[in-house]
Amino acid sequence: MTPRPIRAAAGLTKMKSSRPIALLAAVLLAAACGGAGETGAGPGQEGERRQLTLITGLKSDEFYITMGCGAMAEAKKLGVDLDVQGPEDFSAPLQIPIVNSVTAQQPDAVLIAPTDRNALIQPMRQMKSAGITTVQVDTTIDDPSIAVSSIASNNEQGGQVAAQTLAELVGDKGKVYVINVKPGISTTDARAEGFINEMKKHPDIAFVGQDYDEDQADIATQKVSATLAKHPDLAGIFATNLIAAEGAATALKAAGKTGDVKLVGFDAGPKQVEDLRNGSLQAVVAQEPYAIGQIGVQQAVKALNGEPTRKQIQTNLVPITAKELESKSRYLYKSEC
Ligand code: T6T
Repeated sequence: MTPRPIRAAAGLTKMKSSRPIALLAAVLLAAACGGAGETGAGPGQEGERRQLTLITGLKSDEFYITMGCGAMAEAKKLGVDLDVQGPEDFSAPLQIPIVNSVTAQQPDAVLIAPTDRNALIQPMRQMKSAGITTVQVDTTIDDPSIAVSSIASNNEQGGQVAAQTLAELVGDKGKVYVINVKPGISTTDARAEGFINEMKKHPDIAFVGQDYDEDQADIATQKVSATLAKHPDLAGIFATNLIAAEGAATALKAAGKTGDVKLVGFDAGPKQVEDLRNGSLQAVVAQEPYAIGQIGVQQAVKALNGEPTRKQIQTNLVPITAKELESKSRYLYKSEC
């Protein structure tokens, strides 16, 4: 599906010509208050609504759609405007032009899930230099000086939980493999690291390696199929995100190994729910994208109001098996708000 850009509430369009005056007012106010990061008047003052933009990692990904729903609901509650944009693929070359064009539009604040920890540093520095308050949601870049707040799961711990879950499913022995996204993504790198480190504590489990799928389900299917052919005795697979899990489930089905090779995924999109129900997936580690979006907007608005923000905020991770789909239904992702 191709969701439309989401706007939380219609508001007065900020007049671009007022920005230097607003900036000057903000600087004077910050100077008068003597506080770092104080960015000026709160929403509603001067008759203008705050303009926020959420730049996701991928438009059609239910993790980010759910994050957009949370951000939109919070924006409505706080009386600020929010629009949501995202690339067609999870790719820095596609995300960077979006970042640059948002910078040129000069919203008050941007919530961003950077698709690469290095490639997005420069565009995000430019965004900060343009006076735009920046909050990171989900992924991060390797420059902690830009965002006033970063909201994410503890991804390393998530990988560890996935490893413990898979170890139990395979009876603590045999070969395990990771299907990952791309090197350079802060979240999925950390999940794989957490998984591999945890597996070192399991002497009868052999980690046979990992492949990358470029965030494409068909590439994940190809890579997992090749691994199944190379290791016919493979016991388990960890798929580090929603799309990797989808591709891995397809490969297991094609090889007639569904349920024999245990599959633990990350994320709880509609396809993962279906695959948990039909036995293609044994467990997932779900995140809280809705809360990440809500908190992201809260932190951005606090920063704009000159209130203290929290540099890092961790949201919950919840392992879910087929049996727990009803009791943990609040953690399942949405495909629309
Ligand atoms: O797992 C999420 C997100 O946390 C990650 O950074 C990228 O992939 C997802 O969006 C799921 O596809």
